[in-house]
Amino acid sequence: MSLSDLECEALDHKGFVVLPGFMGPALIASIRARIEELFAEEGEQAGSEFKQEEGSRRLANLVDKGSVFREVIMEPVVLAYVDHVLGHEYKLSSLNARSADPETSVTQPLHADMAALPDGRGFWVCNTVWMLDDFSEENGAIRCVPGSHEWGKLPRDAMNDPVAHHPHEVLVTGEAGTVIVMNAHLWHGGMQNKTAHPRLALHAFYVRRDKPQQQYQKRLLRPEVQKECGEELRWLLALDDPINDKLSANPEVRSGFLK
Ligand SMILES: O=C(O)CCC(=O)C(=O)O
Repeated sequence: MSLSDLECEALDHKGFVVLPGFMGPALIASIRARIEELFAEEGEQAGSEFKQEEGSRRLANLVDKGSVFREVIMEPVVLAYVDHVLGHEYKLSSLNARSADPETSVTQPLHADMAALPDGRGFWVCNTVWMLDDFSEENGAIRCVPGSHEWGKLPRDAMNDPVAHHPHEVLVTGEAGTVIVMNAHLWHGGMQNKTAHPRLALHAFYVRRDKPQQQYQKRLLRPEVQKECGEELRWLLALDDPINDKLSANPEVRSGFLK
């Protein structure tokens, strides 16, 4: 799968690329339906395998919770972008959903996912945001600071107030069905949703294979789900990878990456 020069340029220099019309209406409807079922089933517990967040509803560990999610994380075009950022040796770190509450006062602080800074080998986190609602100026679209993935600093260390407006931030809006591929060292965050409707997205998050998974898939996936996974999916989830077991099974090692 070869990417256009323009897209590579965007990923390399701005730190993100926007893919409009990536999901069709049937896929959007089927993901949304499963997510709504899960919110209803999980109630107050929703998101607790990873985190709960004021001003939004979250779900975690989604690979375990529906075959449609297992299809999403294997999408070959999206994986080609992930490969561009991380190189060939990557794995899924987690699959979560986030629905920004209507009329919330909460704006996320600018952050890099897992508080990750590039290391001697380069970039090691890449996130993909699947818009399941339109992202508008009013309903809590994501803001990003282009180029910040190369600054080698975290917003919480470089800014007095990471919730505040950054002079170089841009808002990434788009119609439902759009996917954003983001070098997750990029400074970014969800904005306040000022509308009367929730704003839903799926986050398929990938990490280089020499780092821990945010959610240790081998422990979280039920045996019956693991049994159904083919070779490619097992590789992506690192189900048969003793190095990943060492990296991701130990909560103390992992907690350093979860901030
Ligand atoms: O608005 C979104 O869905 C992205 C939120 C985000 O960056 C995060 O939860 O880390």
